[in-house]
Amino acid sequence: MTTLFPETPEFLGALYHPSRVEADVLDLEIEGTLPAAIRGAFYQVSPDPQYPPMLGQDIYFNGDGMVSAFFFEDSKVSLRRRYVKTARLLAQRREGRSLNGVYRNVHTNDPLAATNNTTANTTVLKYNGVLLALKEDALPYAMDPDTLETLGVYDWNGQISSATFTAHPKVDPATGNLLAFSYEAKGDGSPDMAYFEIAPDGQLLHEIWFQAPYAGMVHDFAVTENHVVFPIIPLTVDVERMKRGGPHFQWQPDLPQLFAVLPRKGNAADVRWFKGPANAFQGHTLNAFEENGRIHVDMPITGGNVFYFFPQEDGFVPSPETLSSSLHRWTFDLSSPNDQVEPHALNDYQCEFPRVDDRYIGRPYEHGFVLAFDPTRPYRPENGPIPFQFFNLLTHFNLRTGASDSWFAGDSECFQEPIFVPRSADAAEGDGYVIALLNHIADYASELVVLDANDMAAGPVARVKIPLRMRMSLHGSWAPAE
Ligand code: V55
Ligand code: FE
Repeated sequence: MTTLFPETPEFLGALYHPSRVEADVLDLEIEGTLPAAIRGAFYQVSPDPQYPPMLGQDIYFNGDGMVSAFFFEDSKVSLRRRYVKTARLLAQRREGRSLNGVYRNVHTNDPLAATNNTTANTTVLKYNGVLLALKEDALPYAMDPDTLETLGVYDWNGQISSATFTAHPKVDPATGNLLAFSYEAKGDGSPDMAYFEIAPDGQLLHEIWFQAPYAGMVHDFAVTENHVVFPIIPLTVDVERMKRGGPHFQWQPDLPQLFAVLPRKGNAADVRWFKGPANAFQGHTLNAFEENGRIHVDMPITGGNVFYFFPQEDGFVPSPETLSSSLHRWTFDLSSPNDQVEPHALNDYQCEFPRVDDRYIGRPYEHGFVLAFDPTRPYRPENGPIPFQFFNLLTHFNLRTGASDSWFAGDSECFQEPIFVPRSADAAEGDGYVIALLNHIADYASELVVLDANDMAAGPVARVKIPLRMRMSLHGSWAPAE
């Protein structure tokens, strides 16, 4: 018998109550006019636990990966949802209960749990004919990009020997190569990292293995034409703590924001380490580029530990209202021996989940799209306390002019990470559409909204209705029709 999910913020309310619904819905209702130029698939994945947690509580990041595909064709949209049929999910279904304990801690699993602990729940990306469901704790799972049938663990035909693979790979717009990395690449707590460059036909072109001074979370990274930058977040791993049943990660307020900078065609001896201020959290990469031997990396930074579920040793976590992530630029000067870096601010408001026009990844650029939070906008108190990952604005940020153009959807609404779809293959940078999930907190419902990137404040040109509950999610991607 499956009992109720716990009544904790991790499982409660419109955003976090598990959905668990696999579905096929043909021709979703659309309010407004969907531009016919939008042809392709928007894939995204949410952590969506099949069963209530074995230990009676759990963190949001530990839910089973549920993939949603919105197929856009001829001004119509259809939705398909399937769980990633991971070994972990299949073992749970066999036993009819959760078998997995603490997040990323196999020492706390039931003996009947699958050996492969991944939930494949952080992003989905179509590459070389398969849809990859990715989580940074293991190799990806491949799915059929049309049927969403799970094909199995994907080790790139045996070419990738790492234990793990990032959930933030990037496609180089010049070559189409997939740029990716691993941390804890030789297993839990190992300081080993690896950089991979894979060709569009799936061939591994180049790999670089190196070691960090300690094992810490490397959630996202940054790429330029010739370099890659790895931000080591001050959340460290201790296998002895895990064996005692403790958390995989622990916040270290005294450690710097550490960065490894590496030439893409280099080797381990070329790695340069840079240190930024301590007690701050490097967020997702907006974009990066290089000019005259200097590498610029743009990302939101939070002054403190945003991951309250990975506290520091004494249990302290900052209260949410003291944490604010705004956009900063790090500049790494490879011609200088100085290994200290200070970020400088690009904007002054809370934002995260940054995206660019994918055709400008790693190149000088002007347009960013972010979720932002304006605490002065109305919020309906009947909706309860402001939930984790709450952003009430969908914003276009122009890095050249500094201007922001935002849409506020209402006092009970929040957004999920947007994607940008160019108006046409040869449209100018940033000329196109912004597509994002919009959560209606009061109604326990979601819509997919489509905005013109040139006029965000005007609100959506189309709202695609979703006739089922979707749980809050992290990331997704756009796959243009071929
Ligand atoms: C993140 C999300 C994860 C994870 C590690 O957003 C980091 C960051 C959904 O799972 O396992
Ligand atoms: Fe992420």
